[in-house]
Amino acid sequence: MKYVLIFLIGLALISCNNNPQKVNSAAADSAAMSKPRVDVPSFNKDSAYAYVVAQLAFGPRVPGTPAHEKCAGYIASKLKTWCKDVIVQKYRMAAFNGRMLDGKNIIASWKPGLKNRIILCTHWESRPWADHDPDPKLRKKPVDAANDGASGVAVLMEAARQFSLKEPNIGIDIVLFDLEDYGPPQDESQGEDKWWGLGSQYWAQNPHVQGYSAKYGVLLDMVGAPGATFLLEGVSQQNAGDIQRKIWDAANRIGYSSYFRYEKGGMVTDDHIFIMKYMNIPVVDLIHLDKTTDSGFYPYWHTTHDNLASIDASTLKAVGQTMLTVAYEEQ
Ligand code: AHN
Ligand code: ZN
Repeated sequence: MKYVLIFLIGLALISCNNNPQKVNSAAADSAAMSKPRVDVPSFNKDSAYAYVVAQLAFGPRVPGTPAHEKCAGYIASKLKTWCKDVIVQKYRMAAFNGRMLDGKNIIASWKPGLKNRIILCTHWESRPWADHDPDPKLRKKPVDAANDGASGVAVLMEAARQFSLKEPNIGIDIVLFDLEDYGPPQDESQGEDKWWGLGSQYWAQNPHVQGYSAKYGVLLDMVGAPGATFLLEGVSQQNAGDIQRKIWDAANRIGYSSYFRYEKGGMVTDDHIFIMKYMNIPVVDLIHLDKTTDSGFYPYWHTTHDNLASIDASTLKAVGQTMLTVAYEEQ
């Protein structure tokens, strides 16, 4: 009797495992898990990497230098090949040290008439001083800003190229801010936020179109380092938690869980703060945070090591594919 029972249980287990319907539905479930809900184009990481290289070829894009001027021209002219509505917004602002800076925000809009729209943004210029370099002799040198500048621009340039090939359902504004990183060096800082994000402060108070609004925004900051970790930035979590969750869920669903961690990070003063403050639009900061560094940012933040050698096309792909997924799935 005991053996009969064991035999019957064994049979039940085998037949369960061999149930073709069950196997198929499990396969369908996992396919649904890994597949985006709509047809999302494939982000080309080599193309994005090439846009990093092209920006760095100008040298550090420090405000007031020819490299800065030329790179603005390069970015705007590339965007114009993919988008018919490109605006270069010019302004003058005082820096913490009293110097007057000429800034240029570069904006590319798809379906500008639609109210239903999102913002994809980053800053494009380089920090003038590598004030966090481990070597004190190098702290007055400008930063190549491969990661802290060029990486976000490169991802959004490739996204723009994709939008030109297949128009998304919703309106999109790619906004590339100038003068984000001209904040006071560590030893001169009074802990004030207002000297950072000058370009986003200008745009948020003087939008390129009157009465501008959007559903939400995503800010890219340092999105190209190898093995980057995107933690849940604190200000975004407080003010745009549902959107942050949506982005992280999209990234995890399409296979980028090693980058997009469901782990709380610190609060960062970044361009998203000013858009939320002046425009009342929720913005998520997608930023490389690292709890093992003194700064809390990625290890080469504001050092001379933030150069091309510290860029990985796979990270650009993870961020770029996630941005395309969010943009094309948005209703
Ligand atoms: C502050 O250091 C206060 N904010 C950093 C924002 C930033 C600079 N992101 C990139 N570079
Ligand atoms: Zn910076």
